[in-house]
Amino acid sequence: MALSHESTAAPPPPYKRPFVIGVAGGTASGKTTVCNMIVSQLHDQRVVLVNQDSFYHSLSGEKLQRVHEYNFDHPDAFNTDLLLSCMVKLKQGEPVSIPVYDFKSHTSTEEACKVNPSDVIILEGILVLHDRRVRDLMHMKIFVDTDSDIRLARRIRRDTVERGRNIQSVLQQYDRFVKPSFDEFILPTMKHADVIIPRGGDNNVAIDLIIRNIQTKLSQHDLCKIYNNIDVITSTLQI
Ligand code: UZR
Ligand code: MG
Repeated sequence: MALSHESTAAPPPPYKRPFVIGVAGGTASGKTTVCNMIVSQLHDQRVVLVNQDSFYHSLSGEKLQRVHEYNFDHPDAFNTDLLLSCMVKLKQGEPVSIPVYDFKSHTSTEEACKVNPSDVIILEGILVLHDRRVRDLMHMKIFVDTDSDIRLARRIRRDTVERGRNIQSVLQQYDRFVKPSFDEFILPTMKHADVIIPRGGDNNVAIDLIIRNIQTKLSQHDLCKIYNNIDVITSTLQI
């Protein structure tokens, strides 16, 4: 009985796998701008943006007291296991709760942010191409490559205006951690990228090409889904 019940059960609904894009690059290289440009042009798709910054470890005790000695640009500053499990779930079409990180207190806030499954998942952050397990989830890997003087100028502006720092502390942090970690950990991940975008968000041609490629991939995916359904229908008819 159980066998015949199983054999007549309806096939599971067609499962559409999300397209996963990784966007890496040095601090203030224009990663967020590139991501926003991609999101704004993928009108017909549900797109979700996940930021690696959300997965910073919360600082407490001595680390928080000596925050100026803490390297936020090191791979160990992130909870990569949690990032990985969230990305795996989203890729499987499950909703997830993503922590909300506060740059002023260097801790995650009480509330998390619920993210629903989508057609396209974009993961953005300085070190998203660093861990092989995270890289292996991606269908497209992008590295935004912007000159370091431009990045430093933007970083000073952003950290003083949005993140409550003073210029001197931004420069000290840059000298001590941001630049050395860029050279040691971030720049070497460029070799994993499928596409390198010079000049970040100013490069309309590169962004346009990337968007066209994503649209083509997504429509090929939809075609495969239709063909798979036709297969199911034909084999059902033959039975
Ligand atoms: P983007 N960062 C902070 O300044 N404070 C924090 O509490 C957590 C992170 C910085 C981090 C890195 N480094 O360079 C930057 N420092 O945020 C990454 N120092 O953010 O990719 O948006 O530049
Ligand atoms: Mg950003």
